[in-house]
Amino acid sequence: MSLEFFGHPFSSFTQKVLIALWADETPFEYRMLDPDHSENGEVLQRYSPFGLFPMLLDDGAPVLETTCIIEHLQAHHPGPNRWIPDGEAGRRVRFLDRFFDLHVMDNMQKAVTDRLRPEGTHDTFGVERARQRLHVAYDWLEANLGDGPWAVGEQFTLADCAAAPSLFYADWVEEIGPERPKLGAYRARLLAHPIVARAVDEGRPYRAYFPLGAPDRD
Ligand SMILES: N[C@@H](CCC(=O)N[C@@H](CS)C(=O)NCC(=O)O)C(=O)O
Repeated sequence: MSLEFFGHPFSSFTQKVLIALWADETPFEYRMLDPDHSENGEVLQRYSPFGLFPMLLDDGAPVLETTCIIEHLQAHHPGPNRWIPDGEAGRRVRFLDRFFDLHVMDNMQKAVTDRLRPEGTHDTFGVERARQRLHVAYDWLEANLGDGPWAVGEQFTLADCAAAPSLFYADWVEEIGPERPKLGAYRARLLAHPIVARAVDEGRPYRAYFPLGAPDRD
Protein backbone atom coordinates (compact mmCIF):
# COMPACT_ATOMS: atom_id res chain seq x y z
CA MET A 1 0.00 0.00 0.00
CA SER A 2 1.32 3.45 -0.84
CA LEU A 3 -0.44 6.75 -0.34
CA GLU A 4 0.89 9.86 -2.04
CA PHE A 5 -0.78 13.15 -1.17
CA PHE A 6 -0.36 16.15 -3.46
CA GLY A 7 -1.04 19.53 -1.92
CA HIS A 8 0.34 22.73 -0.48
CA PRO A 9 0.41 23.62 3.24
CA PHE A 10 -1.19 27.06 2.75
CA SER A 11 -4.10 25.71 0.68
CA SER A 12 -7.39 25.49 2.53
CA PHE A 13 -8.58 22.34 0.76
CA THR A 14 -5.18 20.69 1.33
CA GLN A 15 -5.52 21.41 5.04
CA LYS A 16 -8.99 19.84 5.10
CA VAL A 17 -7.53 16.46 4.11
CA LEU A 18 -4.28 16.82 6.08
CA ILE A 19 -6.36 17.17 9.25
CA ALA A 20 -7.96 13.78 8.57
CA LEU A 21 -4.66 12.11 7.60
CA TRP A 22 -2.81 13.42 10.65
CA ALA A 23 -5.66 12.78 13.10
CA ASP A 24 -5.71 9.13 12.00
CA GLU A 25 -1.88 8.95 11.90
CA THR A 26 -2.18 7.50 8.39
CA PRO A 27 1.24 7.10 6.76
CA PHE A 28 1.61 8.92 3.43
CA GLU A 29 4.19 10.58 1.19
CA TYR A 30 3.64 14.34 1.02
CA ARG A 31 4.12 15.50 -2.59
CA MET A 32 4.48 19.25 -2.34
CA LEU A 33 2.96 21.33 -5.13
CA ASP A 34 5.37 24.22 -5.48
CA PRO A 35 7.90 25.53 -8.00
CA ASP A 36 10.71 23.50 -6.41
CA HIS A 37 8.83 20.26 -7.13
CA SER A 38 7.53 20.74 -10.65
CA GLU A 39 7.42 16.98 -11.15
CA ASN A 40 4.56 16.81 -8.62
CA GLY A 41 2.61 19.41 -10.58
CA GLU A 42 3.08 17.32 -13.71
CA VAL A 43 1.55 14.27 -12.00
CA LEU A 44 -1.37 16.40 -10.76
CA GLN A 45 -2.05 17.71 -14.28
CA ARG A 46 -2.18 14.14 -15.56
CA TYR A 47 -5.16 13.25 -13.36
CA SER A 48 -6.90 16.45 -12.22
CA PRO A 49 -8.78 17.85 -15.21
CA PHE A 50 -8.87 21.42 -13.89
CA GLY A 51 -5.57 21.21 -12.03
CA LEU A 52 -7.42 21.40 -8.72
CA PHE A 53 -5.77 20.00 -5.63
CA PRO A 54 -5.29 18.26 -3.28
CA MET A 55 -5.10 14.83 -4.85
CA LEU A 56 -4.48 11.42 -3.35
CA LEU A 57 -2.79 8.62 -5.27
CA ASP A 58 -3.61 5.27 -3.70
CA ASP A 59 -1.25 2.68 -5.17
CA GLY A 60 -1.16 4.95 -8.22
CA ALA A 61 -4.94 5.37 -8.53
CA PRO A 62 -6.09 9.01 -8.27
CA VAL A 63 -8.73 10.17 -5.82
CA LEU A 64 -9.95 13.75 -6.31
CA GLU A 65 -12.26 16.05 -4.33
CA THR A 66 -11.53 16.49 -0.65
CA THR A 67 -14.79 14.99 0.62
CA CYS A 68 -14.28 11.93 -1.58
CA ILE A 69 -10.64 11.64 -0.46
CA ILE A 70 -11.69 11.57 3.19
CA GLU A 71 -14.46 9.05 2.41
CA HIS A 72 -11.86 6.95 0.55
CA LEU A 73 -9.52 7.09 3.55
CA GLN A 74 -12.31 6.01 5.88
CA ALA A 75 -13.23 3.11 3.59
CA HIS A 76 -9.75 1.86 2.67
CA HIS A 77 -7.34 3.18 5.32
CA PRO A 78 -9.48 3.57 8.44
CA GLY A 79 -8.00 5.03 11.59
CA PRO A 80 -9.44 5.83 15.00
CA ASN A 81 -11.74 8.61 13.70
CA ARG A 82 -15.06 7.90 12.06
CA TRP A 83 -15.26 10.80 9.62
CA ILE A 84 -18.82 10.12 8.49
CA PRO A 85 -20.86 8.37 11.16
CA ASP A 86 -23.82 6.16 10.28
CA GLY A 87 -27.41 7.27 10.20
CA GLU A 88 -28.83 10.70 10.90
CA ALA A 89 -25.59 12.06 12.37
CA GLY A 90 -23.77 11.07 9.17
CA ARG A 91 -26.37 12.81 7.02
CA ARG A 92 -25.94 15.97 9.09
CA VAL A 93 -22.14 15.67 8.73
CA ARG A 94 -22.45 15.41 4.94
CA PHE A 95 -24.77 18.40 4.82
CA LEU A 96 -22.47 20.57 6.94
CA ASP A 97 -19.43 19.46 4.92
CA ARG A 98 -21.25 20.70 1.80
CA PHE A 99 -22.27 23.89 3.58
CA PHE A 100 -18.70 24.75 4.62
CA ASP A 101 -17.25 23.90 1.19
CA LEU A 102 -19.90 25.53 -0.97
CA HIS A 103 -20.96 28.52 1.08
CA VAL A 104 -17.92 29.39 3.19
CA MET A 105 -14.82 28.05 1.37
CA ASP A 106 -16.00 28.90 -2.16
CA ASN A 107 -17.13 32.44 -1.30
CA MET A 108 -13.90 33.03 0.61
CA GLN A 109 -11.87 31.79 -2.38
CA LYS A 110 -13.85 33.97 -4.78
CA ALA A 111 -12.85 37.10 -2.86
CA VAL A 112 -9.24 35.99 -2.48
CA THR A 113 -8.49 34.74 -5.99
CA ASP A 114 -10.06 37.75 -7.70
CA ARG A 115 -7.09 39.75 -6.42
CA LEU A 116 -4.82 37.55 -8.58
CA ARG A 117 -6.67 38.34 -11.81
CA PRO A 118 -4.97 40.56 -14.38
CA GLU A 119 -5.86 44.25 -14.34
CA GLY A 120 -9.12 44.89 -16.15
CA THR A 121 -10.56 41.40 -15.55
CA HIS A 122 -11.74 41.78 -11.95
CA ASP A 123 -15.25 40.63 -11.11
CA THR A 124 -16.30 43.38 -8.73
CA PHE A 125 -19.95 42.33 -8.67
CA GLY A 126 -19.08 38.67 -8.04
CA VAL A 127 -16.66 39.52 -5.23
CA GLU A 128 -19.17 41.79 -3.50
CA ARG A 129 -21.81 39.07 -3.74
CA ALA A 130 -19.38 36.46 -2.38
CA ARG A 131 -18.56 38.72 0.58
CA GLN A 132 -22.27 39.24 1.28
CA ARG A 133 -22.86 35.51 1.05
CA LEU A 134 -20.20 34.89 3.66
CA HIS A 135 -22.32 36.93 6.05
CA VAL A 136 -25.43 34.96 5.09
CA ALA A 137 -23.48 31.74 5.76
CA TYR A 138 -22.23 33.06 9.12
CA ASP A 139 -25.76 34.02 10.18
CA TRP A 140 -27.08 30.61 9.20
CA LEU A 141 -24.31 28.86 11.13
CA GLU A 142 -24.82 31.06 14.18
CA ALA A 143 -28.50 30.09 14.21
CA ASN A 144 -28.12 26.42 13.29
CA LEU A 145 -24.89 25.08 14.80
CA GLY A 146 -25.52 22.79 17.74
CA ASP A 147 -24.02 23.24 21.16
CA GLY A 148 -20.85 21.47 20.15
CA PRO A 149 -18.11 21.11 20.89
CA TRP A 150 -17.94 20.09 17.22
CA ALA A 151 -20.14 20.63 14.18
CA VAL A 152 -22.20 17.54 14.98
CA GLY A 153 -21.97 16.97 18.71
CA GLU A 154 -19.10 15.30 20.52
CA GLN A 155 -17.37 13.64 17.60
CA PHE A 156 -14.81 15.42 15.37
CA THR A 157 -15.90 14.56 11.82
CA LEU A 158 -15.58 15.39 8.14
CA ALA A 159 -17.69 18.50 8.79
CA ASP A 160 -15.02 19.82 11.19
CA CYS A 161 -12.25 19.03 8.68
CA ALA A 162 -14.12 21.29 6.22
CA ALA A 163 -15.03 23.90 8.82
CA ALA A 164 -11.52 24.47 10.17
CA PRO A 165 -9.76 25.87 7.07
CA SER A 166 -12.89 27.51 5.69
CA LEU A 167 -13.65 29.48 8.86
CA PHE A 168 -9.94 30.14 9.45
CA TYR A 169 -9.51 31.92 6.11
CA ALA A 170 -13.05 33.30 5.72
CA ASP A 171 -12.63 35.30 8.92
CA TRP A 172 -9.60 36.96 7.32
CA VAL A 173 -11.82 38.05 4.40
CA GLU A 174 -14.97 39.04 6.30
CA GLU A 175 -14.74 38.97 10.09
CA ILE A 176 -17.25 36.75 11.88
CA GLY A 177 -17.40 39.44 14.55
CA PRO A 178 -18.72 39.56 18.13
CA GLU A 179 -22.35 39.49 16.95
CA ARG A 180 -21.91 35.77 16.19
CA PRO A 181 -20.52 34.45 19.47
CA LYS A 182 -21.37 30.80 18.85
CA LEU A 183 -19.62 30.70 15.48
CA GLY A 184 -16.66 32.69 16.79
CA ALA A 185 -16.27 30.27 19.71
CA TYR A 186 -16.48 27.30 17.34
CA ARG A 187 -13.72 28.78 15.14
CA ALA A 188 -11.58 29.34 18.25
CA ARG A 189 -12.17 25.73 19.40
CA LEU A 190 -11.17 24.45 15.98
CA LEU A 191 -7.95 26.50 15.98
CA ALA A 192 -7.12 25.20 19.45
CA HIS A 193 -7.46 21.58 18.30
CA PRO A 194 -3.86 20.27 18.11
CA ILE A 195 -4.20 18.80 14.61
CA VAL A 196 -5.84 21.95 13.24
CA ALA A 197 -3.14 24.02 14.97
CA ARG A 198 -0.53 21.92 13.17
CA ALA A 199 -2.19 22.62 9.80
CA VAL A 200 -2.30 26.35 10.57
CA ASP A 201 1.35 26.31 11.70
CA GLU A 202 2.57 24.50 8.59
CA GLY A 203 0.86 27.19 6.48
CA ARG A 204 2.30 30.04 8.55
CA PRO A 205 5.53 30.52 6.51
CA TYR A 206 3.42 31.33 3.43
CA ARG A 207 1.23 34.05 4.94
CA ALA A 208 3.06 36.79 3.08
CA TYR A 209 1.53 35.33 -0.11
CA PHE A 210 -2.08 35.75 1.04
CA PRO A 211 -3.42 37.92 -1.79
CA LEU A 212 -5.49 40.21 0.44
CA GLY A 213 -2.73 40.55 3.05
CA ALA A 214 -2.88 38.28 6.11
CA PRO A 215 -4.01 39.94 9.36
CA ASP A 216 -1.61 39.97 12.27
CA ARG A 217 -3.44 37.35 14.37
CA ASP A 218 -4.28 33.64 14.57
N1 LIG B 1 -13.93 20.97 -4.68
C1 LIG B 1 -12.51 20.82 -4.69
C2 LIG B 1 -11.87 22.19 -4.56
C3 LIG B 1 -10.35 22.17 -4.62
C4 LIG B 1 -9.75 23.56 -4.81
O1 LIG B 1 -10.43 24.53 -5.18
N2 LIG B 1 -8.46 23.64 -4.54
C5 LIG B 1 -7.73 24.89 -4.78
C6 LIG B 1 -6.58 24.99 -3.78
S1 LIG B 1 -7.16 25.31 -2.12
C7 LIG B 1 -7.13 24.86 -6.15
O2 LIG B 1 -6.86 23.79 -6.67
N3 LIG B 1 -6.88 26.01 -6.73
C8 LIG B 1 -6.18 26.09 -7.99
C9 LIG B 1 -7.04 26.60 -9.09
O3 LIG B 1 -8.20 26.99 -8.86
O4 LIG B 1 -6.54 26.64 -10.22
C10 LIG B 1 -12.11 19.87 -3.54
O5 LIG B 1 -12.84 19.75 -2.55
O6 LIG B 1 -11.07 19.20 -3.68
